[in-house]
Amino acid sequence: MSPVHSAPTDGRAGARSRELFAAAQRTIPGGVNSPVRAYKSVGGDPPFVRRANGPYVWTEDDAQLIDYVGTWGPAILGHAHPEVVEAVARAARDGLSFGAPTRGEVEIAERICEMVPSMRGGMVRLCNSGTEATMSALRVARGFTGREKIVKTDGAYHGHADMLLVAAGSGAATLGIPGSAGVPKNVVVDTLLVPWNDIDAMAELIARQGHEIAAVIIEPVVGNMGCVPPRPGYLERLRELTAAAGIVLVFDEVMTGFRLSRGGAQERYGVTPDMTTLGKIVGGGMPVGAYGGRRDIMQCVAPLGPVYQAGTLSGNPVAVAAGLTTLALLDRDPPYAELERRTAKLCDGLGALAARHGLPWSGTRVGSMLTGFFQTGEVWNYDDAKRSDTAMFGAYFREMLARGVYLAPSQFEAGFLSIAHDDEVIEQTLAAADGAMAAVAAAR
Ligand code: KE4
Repeated sequence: MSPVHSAPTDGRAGARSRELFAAAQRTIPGGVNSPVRAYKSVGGDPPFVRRANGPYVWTEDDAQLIDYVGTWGPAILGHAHPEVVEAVARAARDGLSFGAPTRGEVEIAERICEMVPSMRGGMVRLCNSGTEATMSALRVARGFTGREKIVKTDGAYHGHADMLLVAAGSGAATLGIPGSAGVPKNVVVDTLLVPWNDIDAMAELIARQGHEIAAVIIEPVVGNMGCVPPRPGYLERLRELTAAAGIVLVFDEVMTGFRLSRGGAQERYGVTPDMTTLGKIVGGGMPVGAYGGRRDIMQCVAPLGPVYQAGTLSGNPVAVAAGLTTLALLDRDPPYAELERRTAKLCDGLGALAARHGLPWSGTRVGSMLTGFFQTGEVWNYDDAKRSDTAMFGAYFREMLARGVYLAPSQFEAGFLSIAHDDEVIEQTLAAADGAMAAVAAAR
């Protein structure tokens, strides 16, 4: 249910946001609790958000913005959906966390295992974030196979666990090098990199080292270099290669899960991995992560098996209430066809405007995830994505914010629609983009 529409207003950080940002920087590194929120790559100070509802956020300076960050994916139903908020309030009134098994955990586990193809007949474990989910899934894959190497693709982001913070490499598989200070070399020595969408490089690596590889983890549709879909046939071939080599195939669907279809990317593309990691939508905006898959693999997880993984707040009743209600609403009234239509309308409209204003723009879209790369080429991997004009993106970002549209503050992030982004909101967005692109073109 969207709030009553009103015209979006100038989202540039006003006095209150600037004051809060100055204060925040005194006690929080960079003034934020997650780096991308600091606007380093787009310039300016971040507006501080006071509340959100439907497709909108309101800032501390009373600006109303059309939100395409969607708290980085969870808000597929729009912000503050009344049934989700009520479920959270009801659960909270009975206590916030018990550290004991609860009915809700059984219900959400059964629903997840029914919705996610790789978990049907299998098992799932809840945790508190996507990072925990991927870190744990890879530990389980290593415990299950007895092998130590893992493979990720460059430009993919799977959270900030040491072994996955590997600089985006390029070319054929290379030994990972720490992508962050503080990550010891011996932690990433077993993390191998291949370019996204290069199935020959993957096949060559598996032919050479497959017997040492515990798992291949991918974002089946990459969101973390901007939205970059798999090439036709890539997922199917990867499934064949990993199965033949006894490698655990992990789809990191933290972003795509329950977004690209009821069963995520794996259902949309018809390719079933051995394990899946989840986050974002599975918690409906509250801290929930999950990993699961084949029963024989998940039987390695303590207390059933020897692979240890734990969490004080894992499966807590308040977060589970948000996630369970969100999944139930997605099941009750599947929004996917309508999300597809609306996102296509937005993406096509943006492309037409970029052409009209003579701007280099290459749009990618899968379901309700989209990115406009400021370049003319097709984007199929991280090297392609990095060819984008990030300064032009920054200018466009600031012009859109000034016109009341709140985009992800990086060229290398995906935008998200919610079912609350109706046609009127999309028309408002396109009107803002017309002005923003005109301003960017005039400044060239
Ligand atoms: P969290 O630990 O942030 O819940 O999830 C990590 C993660 C894992 N896998 C995928 C595919 C992800 O996209 C993420 C987190 N996504 C980023 C946005 N690109 C979170 C935003 C942020 O870091 O502030």
